[in-house]
Amino acid sequence: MTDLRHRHCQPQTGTALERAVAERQLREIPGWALDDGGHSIQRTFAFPDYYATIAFVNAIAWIANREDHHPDLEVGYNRCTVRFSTHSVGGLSDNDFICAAQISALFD
Ligand code: H2B
Repeated sequence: MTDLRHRHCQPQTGTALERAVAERQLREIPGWALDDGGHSIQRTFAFPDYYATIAFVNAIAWIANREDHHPDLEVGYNRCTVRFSTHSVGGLSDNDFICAAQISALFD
């Protein structure tokens, strides 16, 4: 399958990914974790200062706009937690893993 980073989000109308499928996809995006219910994935990124943190947030906004898929963000002085789920399926879809991989590529 094409590397997640090079795929693009598609409209999602079906059902959420099964937990076992989500766990398999998770192996392709090191540093990301599944929540207890298996409904979202998240990763916290650390930065030296506020400027670097906000530059990262702006890059995330650019990706979210391009992919039309938007994470929840928790932003602090030197860290940003990014959380993805797909509202339209009530859980996880491929879109979450695609955007997570693109965002990791900004940082890793
Ligand atoms: N973001 C997320 N995280 N989940 C969605 O289901 C979603 C989205 N849907 N961004 C998109 C926008 C949808 O509302 C538009 C119409 O494509």
